[in-house]
Amino acid sequence: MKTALVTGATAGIGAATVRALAGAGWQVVATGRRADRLEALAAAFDGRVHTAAFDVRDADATGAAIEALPEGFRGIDLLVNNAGLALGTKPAQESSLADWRTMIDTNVTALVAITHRLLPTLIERKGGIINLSSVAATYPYTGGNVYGGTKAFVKQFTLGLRSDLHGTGVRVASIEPGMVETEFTLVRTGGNQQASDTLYAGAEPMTAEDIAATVLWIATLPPHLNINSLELMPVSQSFAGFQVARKG
Ligand code: NDP
Ligand code: 8X3
Repeated sequence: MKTALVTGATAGIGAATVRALAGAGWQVVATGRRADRLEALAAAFDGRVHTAAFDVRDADATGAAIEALPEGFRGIDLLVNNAGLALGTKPAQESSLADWRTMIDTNVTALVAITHRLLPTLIERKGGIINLSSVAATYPYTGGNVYGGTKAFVKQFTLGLRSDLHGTGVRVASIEPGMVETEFTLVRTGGNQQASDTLYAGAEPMTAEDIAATVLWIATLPPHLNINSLELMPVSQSFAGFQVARKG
């Protein structure tokens, strides 16, 4: 039986990914800060889902949690780097530096640290890494500033890992979704439920389950296939043009 470790499994895409993988027969280590949510998620899977509550920004806590994994869950075959967030929708000049640091610490520094820690196991097991990037990695939009920058890092780091892991048999993929209805917008707006509801209203956004099914598909492709980068959007979403600031 294969074992996956999913970060950010207390909500949205991460929780749906745990359900998809465990439902398909995988063992899963479900992680996030909210232990009660992890316990509730694991309860449905009869011992197949192990929970570990820690803040990914805390390298010591992350390391201790991985060291403390029970014997049957120590051999990680798949790392799903999903924990992440956007904070704020304002242009750079009106944004908070503290919010920028939180996004970099979570989306970049923590992702790199847990990847580094698990690489020896993943190489030994010819495993895989699936990173949650975003369309914001590729298409800039006002208010996306540092969030987009962190996701561009994730996309490019994925490609760099592919190059470095050449010949090891380890697969690495970047998934770049557009609009997915989760708690993402609630977090981004500091808990503004109305703003979140308004964004998704009538838009037929993608669901967390859509992305989880994509993770499962990538993870279960024949071992000679690697998805480098996969961009998805709901049909309702597409591209806007450049903007021009005119004189006068
Ligand atoms: P949610 O807000 O629903 O879930 C985010 C998850 O990340 C939660 O489980 C949260 O757990 C976890 N997380 C955040 N900060 C930390 C931390 N410091 N330590 C541990 N866990 C943390 O958002 P989504 O499911 O939408 O987002 C998942 C990923 O998908 C993110 O990387 C996001 O950038 C990306 N994405 C989302 C899109 C969308 O439109 N929703 C589109 C493209 C990409 P807890 O708070 O319990 O710690
Ligand atoms: C989330 C998608 O468009 O809000 O990564 O940046 S978007």
